[in-house]
Parts: sequence; C-alpha cells; structure tokens
Amino acid sequence: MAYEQITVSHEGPVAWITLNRADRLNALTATMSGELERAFTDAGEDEQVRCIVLTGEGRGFCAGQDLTEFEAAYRAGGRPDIAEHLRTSYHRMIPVVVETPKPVIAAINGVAAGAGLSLALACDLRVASDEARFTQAFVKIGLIPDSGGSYLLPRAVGYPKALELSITGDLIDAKTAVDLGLVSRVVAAASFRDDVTALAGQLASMPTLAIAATKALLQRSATLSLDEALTQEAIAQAAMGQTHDHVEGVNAFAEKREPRFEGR
Ligand code: LHQ
Repeated sequence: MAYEQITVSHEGPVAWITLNRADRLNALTATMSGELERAFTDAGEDEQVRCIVLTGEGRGFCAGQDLTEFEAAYRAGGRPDIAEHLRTSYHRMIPVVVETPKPVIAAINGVAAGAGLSLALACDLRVASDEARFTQAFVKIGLIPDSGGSYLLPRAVGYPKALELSITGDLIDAKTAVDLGLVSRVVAAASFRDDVTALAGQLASMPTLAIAATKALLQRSATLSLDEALTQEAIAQAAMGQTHDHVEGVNAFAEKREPRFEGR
C-alpha cells in the first residue's frame, strides 16, 4: 500500500507506522488522517501483525492539526466548517486507533501537541523519549480539545489535571508527563528506538487475542454496571478459553517452560 504522508514497515510481527512530515513536526492533514485510518485498519486485520508502534519522523511526534490547511481561508475572511473537517477525518481515524485489536504503542519521540496529543492518547501505551514535550495546544488558538482529547485525557490523568492542561495549554516535559500518568515510561533519546523495539517485541509475543479482548473490556467498563461487566467478562473468557494461546499457557505452566504464544 502506497502512502504519501506516513510510512509503514514491518519488523517481524511488529508494524511500525511513522508520521512522515518532519518539516512540519508531523502536523496532521486530511490526507495523513485518511492514511492513518487505512494503515491501522490494515494492521488490525493482518494476522501476522501482533503489535503496532506509532511514531514520528524527525524531531517531532505530531504537532496536531496542520494549521496551514486553514490559514488561506481565514486570511480571506472565511470560516471553514470545522465540524465537517472533524467528522470526515479525526472522527473516522481516532476510533480505528482506539479499537485496533492489537496492542498499540505511541512511541513519542518529540513534541505532541493538540490533536497530536489526542492521537497519542488513542494508543494503548505511551513511551516518551526524554526529549518529548506535550501541550494541549487547542486553547492557545481559541479551541477546545478535539479528536478525542476531551474524553481521553481525563481518563488518563483525571479531571483536575486534564482541565488544568487543557485551559492553560502549558508545554510540559517528559518527566512531568510520566509523573502525571500521561505516559507510562520515559526513556533516553539515545536508546529510544531500541527500548521501544524491545517493548514491542515483548507485546508481540503475548496472547494477542487476549490483549484485544482485554482492551475492549477495559474501554467499555466505565459505562457498565458491575453486573454487566461480569457478564461481558464471562463472554470474553469463554472465547479465550477456546484459543490455542490459553491451552499453550496452561501447558507451559504445567511443564515449567516458557509459553510459545501464537496469537490464535
Ligand atoms: C506547524 C505546526 C502545525 C503547521 C509546527 N501546523 N505547521 C484544529 C483546527 C481545526 C480543526 C480541527 O482540529 C484542530 C485540532 C488541533 O490540533 S488544534 C492544535 C494545532 N496545533 C498547534 O496549535 C500547535 C502549533 N505548534 C506549536 O505550538 C509549536 O510548533 C510546538 C510547541 C508544537 C513546537 O514548537 P517548536 O519546537 O519551537 O517548533 P516550531 O514552532 O519552530 O515548529 C517547527 C516548524 O513546524 C515551523 O515551521 P518553520 O517553517 O517555521 O520551520 C512551524 O511553523 C511548523 N509547525 N506546528 N500545527
């Protein structure tokens, strides 16, 4: 599949999706959003892929919406239909990332701003380089957190910090981000690629179907009663009980050896 603004490469069972507009800090365009939607759909459906890494080319992760897409219209006195833009780009792409039935690592190599931060929050794990920075940039241009930012950020860091970050637009460093729980770990820029590769390899060797079902259960849990959650757990566990990886895990335990999971 040919892409213009992202690249996709495969290293064994790991698919690397890289935002590829380094001179714009990988700011998002409608084209890039469509390409991400396609790449995540494909990786989600590809049985060979058992972990996905999303990262950025160059010194940025993603600077959010490419503001130059709207600049000409504003300068000419126009008012683009932002809701239509959201519906046809972010509202299609973000749910695909969230619901991808594979573990997704945001490998945050540099600055993540606005919709770029929302995109990182749509991933399952966030690993930041110690050179990464984060900003809910929306308020600085008179906007509200979109592309899932109003939903995902409070779930990551809690309402008070989410609100503070969203109404100040403050740029925070990776250390602050890990202290807040915005990212799960920070690694040195020098070993960033190797550390992410190791984590991706670890996740790719896990029972992929159980990870997919776990994601779906946890994502739905906030809107369920305990009774409903227990019902959903039983349905999912019954399905997992039928998998090769469940049998392999139990056998490996009994035989005191490492399991060889196959993602089926
Ligand atoms: C950029 C961008 C960018 C274009 C850096 N666009 N060129 C919004 C509107 C409408 C509809 C729907 O949704 C949204 C959602 C959003 O995402 S709103 C938030 C949009 N993003 C921002 O407001 C962030 C703007 N960027 C920044 O504040 C800074 O660039 C950050 C803090 C990200 C990084 O700062 P620096 O490390 O100092 O880099 P820089 O500012 O020098 O940027 C490098 C280049 O990238 C520069 O171009 P140049 O030609 O001067 O080298 C920037 O113009 C360009 N760039 N962000 N979003």
